Amino acid sequence: MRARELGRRGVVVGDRVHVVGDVSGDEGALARIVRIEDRTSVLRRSADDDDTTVEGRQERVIVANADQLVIVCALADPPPRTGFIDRCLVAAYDADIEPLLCLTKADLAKPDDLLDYYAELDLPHVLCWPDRPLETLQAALAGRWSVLIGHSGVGKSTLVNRLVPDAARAVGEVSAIGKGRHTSTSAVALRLPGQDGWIVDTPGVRSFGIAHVDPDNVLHGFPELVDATANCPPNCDHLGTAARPEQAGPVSGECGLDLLVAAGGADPRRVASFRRLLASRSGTAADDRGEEA
Ligand SMILES: Nc1nc2c(ncn2[C@@H]2O[C@H](COP(=O)(O)OP(=O)(O)OP(=O)(O)O)[C@@H](O)[C@H]2O)c(=O)[nH]1
Ligand SMILES: [Mg+2]
Ligand SMILES: [Zn+2]
Repeated sequence: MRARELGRRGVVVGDRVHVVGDVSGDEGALARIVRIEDRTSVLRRSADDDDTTVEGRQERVIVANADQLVIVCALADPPPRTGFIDRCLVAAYDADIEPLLCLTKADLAKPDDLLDYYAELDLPHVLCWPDRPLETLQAALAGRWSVLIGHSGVGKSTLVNRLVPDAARAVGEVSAIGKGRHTSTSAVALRLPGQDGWIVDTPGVRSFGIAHVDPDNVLHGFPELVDATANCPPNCDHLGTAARPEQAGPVSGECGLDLLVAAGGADPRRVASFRRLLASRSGTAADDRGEEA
C-alpha cells in the first residue's frame, strides 16, 4: 500500500519504488511504498486531442520507465488503422521511447499495404502468426522494458500468454463487427522468462489522444518529413495551401511538405495524416482520432 508520505503522487506500473514493512510476499503480508524513484520515461495519453477542453487536458500515465513501445496491430479483425499507429508514434518519440510495430494475425491478411505506408520510415516491425514461434519478437523484447499498446482484440494478451506461459491473462473474443470486448481492464507488468526483460500488457484503447504533446513535437512522430520543413517559409503552420482557411492571411511561400510530395519524396498519405493530427491537435478538426469505426 501507499505510505502517507507519498502525498498525492501516483504510483503507476513500471515505477521503481522503495518498500518497507513485510516484504516476504506471504499471504497477508503488508508493506508500504515510501518513495518513488525518478522516472526515466513517462508514456502518456490524453483523453482527447484538444488541450483547450477539460477532457483534452485530462491525461493518463500509461506506464513509467518503459524503453520500448510495442504498437500491436492486427492485420485483420479488427482491421489496421494507420491513424492510430501514427498517434502512437508521436507519443513514443515525444516520450523518448523506441517504437516497434508488432503485426498480429498474420494468418488472416498480408502486411504489404501497411508496411508500404511506413516504407520511408525506419520503423522496425515483427510479424506474428498464431502457429509459428515468436523468436523475432522475443529477440526484440530481450533485456528491455516494453509496453504493449493497441486496440481491443488485436491479440495483446494472447501474445503475453505465449511469451509468459504462467501469465494467465484473460483473452477475449472479437465481435462480428470487428471490435474487441475490452477483456483486459488493467495494466500488468510481467517478467519474461529466461530473459532479462519485462513486458507490460495494457487494456485496449479506443483512441490515443495527444493533447499533451507540444505541437512542435508532433512532427517528430513523422521523422521522414522533418528535413523537408527546412524549406518552409517562416512560421509555417505546415497545413498546406489546400487546408488553409481564408482568414489565415497571406501566404508567403509553399510549405516544404507540399514541395516534398510534389517531388515524389514522401508518401502523401503520411503528410495528410500529419496534417490531420495537427488540425485535430489545435481543435479545428476532430474527425480523426485514430478510433475504430
Ligand atoms: N486468427 C488469429 N486470431 C488471433 C491471433 N491472436 C489473437 N487472436 C484472437 O483475437 C482475440 C482477441 O485476443 P486478445 O488477446 O484478448 O486481445 P487483446 O488485445 O488482449 O484485447 P483487450 O484485452 O480487449 O485489449 C481472441 O479471440 C484471440 O484468440 C492470431 O494471431 N490469429
Ligand atoms: Mg487483453
Ligand atoms: Zn511547412
